[in-house]
Amino acid sequence: MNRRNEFVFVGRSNVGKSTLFRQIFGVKVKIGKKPGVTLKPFHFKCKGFIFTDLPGYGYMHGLRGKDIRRIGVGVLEYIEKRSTSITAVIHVIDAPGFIDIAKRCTRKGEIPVDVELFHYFHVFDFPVILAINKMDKIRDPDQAIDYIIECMGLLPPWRQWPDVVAPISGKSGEVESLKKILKNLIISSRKHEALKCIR
Ligand SMILES: Nc1nc2c(ncn2[C@@H]2O[C@H](COP(=O)(O)OP(=O)(O)OP(=O)(O)O)[C@@H](O)[C@H]2O)c(=O)[nH]1
Ligand SMILES: [Mg+2]
Repeated sequence: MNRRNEFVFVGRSNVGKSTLFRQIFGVKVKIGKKPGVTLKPFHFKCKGFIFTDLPGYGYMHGLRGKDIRRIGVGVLEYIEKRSTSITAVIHVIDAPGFIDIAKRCTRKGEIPVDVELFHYFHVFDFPVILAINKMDKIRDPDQAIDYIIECMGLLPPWRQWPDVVAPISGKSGEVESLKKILKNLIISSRKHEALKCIR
């Protein structure tokens, strides 16, 4: 039996992690307009799996820099400590937000935090899913997704990464591509009962 039993949703504050949690699992987690709503890990335990909604990293409304850094470090420590029991990490990004940051970073010769983290998560032995959220705000989806995955170090076209790249819109409920990836991972773990955890 596969001992890995946790799916972890991780990403900057305000990218829509908790909204996705509601859409995918139907659990009533708190969501909000301002970054910094989820302040500690939330666990949804279901059919032998733990689905975890983590606090975000980056700017958080109303918190001091010191506290923001503490929470950011906590997110990384969480993943490091549990790396051998994690089934997959779902790295959620805000599509238009990511593109803005990536363009700004390119101009300054810097690397976006999300790009660094996406690479860092690959140090571990679990799959890393890139959930590209807020696609409802994007005008040319194919071009935008190809730009994003190339920044992350994946070769376009994005459709050749069906097990890794999931363009979605949590707010409008268009999350099928991510649900499909999660279901496939559950099936690979041979815990089919847990398919019922996904709405
Ligand atoms: N346009 C659009 N807005 C979204 C989408 N998903 C989430 N949002 C909005 O983004 C904001 C943040 O959503 P949350 O789900 O609280 O984000 P989070 O990543 O959990 O944020 P933290 O808990 O602060 O880390 C809310 O105003 C949501 O309505 C989406 O797919 N499209
Ligand atoms: Mg949240």
